[in-house]
Amino acid sequence: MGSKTPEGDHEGPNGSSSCSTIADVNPPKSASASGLLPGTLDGEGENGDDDEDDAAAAIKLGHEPTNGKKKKRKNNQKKKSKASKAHQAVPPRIELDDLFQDQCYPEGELVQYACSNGNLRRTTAEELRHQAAMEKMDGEFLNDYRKAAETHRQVRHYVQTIAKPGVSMSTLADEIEGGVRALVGHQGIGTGDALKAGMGFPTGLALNNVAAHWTPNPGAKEVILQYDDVLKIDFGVHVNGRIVDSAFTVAANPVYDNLLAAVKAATNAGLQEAGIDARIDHISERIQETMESYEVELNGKTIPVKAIRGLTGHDILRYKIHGEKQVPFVKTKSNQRMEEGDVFAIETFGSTGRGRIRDDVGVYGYGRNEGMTPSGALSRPAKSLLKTIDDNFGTLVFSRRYLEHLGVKNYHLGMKSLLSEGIVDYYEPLIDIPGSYVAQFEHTVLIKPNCKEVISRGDDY
Ligand SMILES: [Co+2]
Repeated sequence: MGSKTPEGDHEGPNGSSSCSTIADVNPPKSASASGLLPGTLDGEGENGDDDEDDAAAAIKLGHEPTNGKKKKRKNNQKKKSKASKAHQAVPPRIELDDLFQDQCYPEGELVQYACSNGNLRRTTAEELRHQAAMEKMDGEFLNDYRKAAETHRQVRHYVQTIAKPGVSMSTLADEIEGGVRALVGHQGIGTGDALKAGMGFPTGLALNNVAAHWTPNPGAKEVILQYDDVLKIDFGVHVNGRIVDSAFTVAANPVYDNLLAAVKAATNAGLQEAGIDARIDHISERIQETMESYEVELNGKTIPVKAIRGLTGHDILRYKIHGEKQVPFVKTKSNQRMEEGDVFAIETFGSTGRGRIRDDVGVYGYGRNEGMTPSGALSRPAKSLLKTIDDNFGTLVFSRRYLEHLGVKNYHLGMKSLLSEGIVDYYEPLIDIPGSYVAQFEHTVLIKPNCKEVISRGDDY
């Protein structure tokens, strides 16, 4: 799920490009936000051997990082994910705890940092940060993240087989949400169950010039996927608040192949640059360079692929899809850096249009505005809706579909007053100009002390 830049960073009224600048310094980390958990240090399994045994990999301790060489894990991973999918049903509905009896879930793609000798020279502040990161990213944290990622892979694997011309958006959303809830073993119906594990944010199904933040709302007109459509499928899975945010694009017509290739390459360039102390402005520059080296031929016209401004990648906190850091897809002034212990959604959007977005009419989802407590003046329906939101979503962004899944009815009036009081925020669809096509790819990466783990990596993207 893309993070929208603050209003000031949007396109100016005269269409001029307001140079986007994000916060100059790294925001302070609160212990609660970073979800510090007590625990023992866990091996990262970073030495890249062909160990098929996840349980064994999970208990290795204290490896020295290998010297900056990228490992060939592709084959290894393929074998693993095939093995783990072997008993999954079609459509996927078998709980992962039943497929992985030891409850050790496959690791993502482990990538050594380009320069990994920083361990030798740490200042005291760095040392403290390092310790905090080691403790935060312990076994439970990693296993929750890996379970969420494996759920994402298995569900999208099936969804890719049905995301073909003729399918409806609500069928896709039903399959994604039904699959995720079954695999994590939480249907999200009993009070508070959706907070244990389930959907991380509203299922994004954005077509063509809709860049992001569109979901099929209950009661709205059905939308059917067409041969000439470009569809971004962006969904999140959380386990104990550890959110995996990952997205891909499907297009039946091969004329869009280069657009998809541009965006996939741009996202991979961003992932490649990610690391401890990586400067975010450098990452943005690399993403833009990669993206804009591609062109697409549509109706006999050659169109350069533009990196979209106004949307960004972002860090992810526990139960909070958008943290305080943003990773733009265009060169942007910023002194922000990635830090060990961070979790980032690296996503990019490329467009055949203007590469700028504006809000469209409609609602994608809602999210609790943490800072706002209700005044006494709330109506009874608003109060009861707020309790439902706090009990079942907390700070997770949710859709009307998720409210109705809980059995909540007639929430429109209550929602209206929560919105006007600023207690709940809403998200609108974000669009480029009509007739343009936007693609997206996104992965979640853990900036671990000894290596980065592209947790959502699969053999598809
Ligand atoms: Co995202």
